[in-house]
Amino acid sequence: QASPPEEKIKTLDKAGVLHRTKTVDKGKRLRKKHWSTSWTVLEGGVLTFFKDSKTSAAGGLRQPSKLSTPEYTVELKGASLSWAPKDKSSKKNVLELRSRDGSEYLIQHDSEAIISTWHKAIAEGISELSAD
Ligand code: I3S
Repeated sequence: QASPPEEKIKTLDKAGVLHRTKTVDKGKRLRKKHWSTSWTVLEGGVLTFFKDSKTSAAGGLRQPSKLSTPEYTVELKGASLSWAPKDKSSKKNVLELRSRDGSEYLIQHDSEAIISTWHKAIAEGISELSAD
């Protein structure tokens, strides 16, 4: 018996602190990279980067909008994810996320184990949403 899409997406929820920067805004390459440490939530097919990294894990996962201001929200539907090529950053463990509206983000964590769980969760989110 197939479960409704909402249930499939809910099982993918994930939250944590990541380093991220936006490199392209709707097709326009930004002149400078500004890396920030950001509380990040994957919920309901949307990846949200918050302005600060201090929001508590439990609260942030439940009701992120009430606790701090989202800086960027990325709809995973139609997005693509890959490991960033070396020329995009000198940092290790960098993911590149391209949204359907032509924006690009780099996502990084020094821990390979942690970035790998994000890679998996975001990739699964993208493929779940594209399957419908
Ligand atoms: O693509 P870039 O210019 O090498 O990116 C670096 C800059 O954003 C740099 O800022 P300043 O130009 O203010 O120093 C950052 O500190 C670096 O982290 C950026 O390079 P990496 O390779 O870390 O993404």
